[in-house]
Amino acid sequence: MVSVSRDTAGDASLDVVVVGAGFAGLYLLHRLRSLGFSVRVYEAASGVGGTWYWNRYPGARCDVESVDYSYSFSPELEQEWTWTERYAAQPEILAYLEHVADRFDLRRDIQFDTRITSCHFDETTDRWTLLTDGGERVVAPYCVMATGCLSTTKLPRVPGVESFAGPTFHTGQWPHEPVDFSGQRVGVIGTGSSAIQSIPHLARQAAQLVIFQRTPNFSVPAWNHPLDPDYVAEVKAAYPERRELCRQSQAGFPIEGTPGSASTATEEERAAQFGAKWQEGGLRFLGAFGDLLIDPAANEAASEFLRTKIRERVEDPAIAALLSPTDYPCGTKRLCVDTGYYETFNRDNVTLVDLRRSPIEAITPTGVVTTEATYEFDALVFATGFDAMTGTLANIDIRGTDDLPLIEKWHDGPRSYLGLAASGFPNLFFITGPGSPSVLSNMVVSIEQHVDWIADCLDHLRRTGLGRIEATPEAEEQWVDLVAQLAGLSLFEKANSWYIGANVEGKPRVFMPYLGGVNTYRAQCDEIAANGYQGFSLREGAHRVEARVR
Ligand code: NA7
Repeated sequence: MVSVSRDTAGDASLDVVVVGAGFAGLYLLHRLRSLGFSVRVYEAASGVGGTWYWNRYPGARCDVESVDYSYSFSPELEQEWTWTERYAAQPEILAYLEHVADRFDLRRDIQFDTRITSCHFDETTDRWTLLTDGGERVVAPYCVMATGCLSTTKLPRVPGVESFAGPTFHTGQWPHEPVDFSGQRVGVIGTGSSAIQSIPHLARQAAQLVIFQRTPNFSVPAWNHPLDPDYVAEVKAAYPERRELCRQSQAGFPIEGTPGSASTATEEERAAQFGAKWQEGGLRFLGAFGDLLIDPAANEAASEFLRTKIRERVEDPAIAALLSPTDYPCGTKRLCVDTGYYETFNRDNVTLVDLRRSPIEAITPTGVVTTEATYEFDALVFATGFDAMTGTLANIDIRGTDDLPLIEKWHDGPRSYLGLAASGFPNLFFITGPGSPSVLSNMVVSIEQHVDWIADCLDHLRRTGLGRIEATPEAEEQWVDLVAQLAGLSLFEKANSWYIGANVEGKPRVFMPYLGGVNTYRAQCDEIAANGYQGFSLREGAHRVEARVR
């Protein structure tokens, strides 16, 4: 166990403090510990898992296939763990992460039930001082935010939102014990990914389910199924090649070759390709052609194909029309992956309320009032999403050199170099931060890449006797420009998505993920490191991190 002295500035026992024990924090702890750094992870939850600790709503699943939504760093782990479904459900993913924590003996360096409230850089010592909600003070030269991209939940901003007298649930903070909605009148606000996964389950239980939709989403069937043992054996036998394909792909999936262009394909070719990708299911649909997220006409063809499928799945044409997005290109809000979502609207106990026609006026102790009607409920489910990518960082009082708050630096949108670091914030790293491929990629692939890059960087600093690394303002500026240029070349700015901060009132409208692809991005990060950390200024720190044998 790393000893962390309380209220002792300059405690030299800790090299790196990590915030968060999800996929990112767990691997980072393992990697840094193997390199002989002393590391301590602080985690607000009572257990490991991050996203998969909190999002326990019925139907919660990954939307990247399980065999690829898993760590690649340990061949032994890859071989011993067997996924049971194409898209694992939340309990299985959480069990996997708990297994990882036990297998690599990680828990002894994780402090649970502890939220970091502030994180200040001291220029005289080149160290970060973090405060916990329990009043503990932690000091370390390096700090890594492994805080996740979707971890700060959001409630709708409507009058009386806290006033409902019955039980309320947010999908991102679901209770640990099963919730029984049998015989109840249940309202669901929101129709994003979490709603689309949970609604079919809720509809099977509740007496009545009323769904309040502001914006319809595009969704593709998961065609989820138990995994055939022969398939799993095949994947396991070829894991090294499969992982490499993921690393060298655009979005972190094991896809070979480059997709063609929808704009040069004939109508028949397009229909055949969309049909084939639909049959494959899930996010693969967006890989049907390489220009779907760039060319408006290509995208419209895909969007119309998806709308046709909605019309086929929903019996009432008026409800099908309400469920069909028409005012943004498919894929520019997260494409959802469902099991029986649209068919749920064919049930007698399910009602869809169009909030564009009749917005919510208030939530009252008994239900929801729109401009047209009053709905009474026994329970309310908020599937209203997250303050994505920056919300959790904004909730920590992070201050860099000259006492500059990160929230102030990012007032007009997040500014980072590579999504990994920010100028004015030496020795601070973000995992899958804004400005990196992050949420537009297989998160586990991107997390591993960032963890490895940061670990190698800290090792380099230690070996070369350096103790301070900071992104230069010039490199940051260029990177921010590049991220914006790539976004401008795409269709993403046409949607009011959480990628662009549109779901949070007052948040600057800036597209946050890097769109150049995980392959290109990895090559850039590697080249920057190989060239002596180009775009960073490195120098001796006022502290020294020694190699330790652990
Ligand atoms: P999302 O995708 O942000 O969805 C939130 C939903 O809640 C979305 O339909 C919103 O409509 C709706 N919402 C939010 N605020 C309101 C108000 N005030 N009134 C009515 N409706 C509202 O979050 P999820 O949890 O579903 O998914 C997050 C990610 O997790 C997902 O993309 C996957 O990557 C996994 P809007 O579209 O803003 O009009």
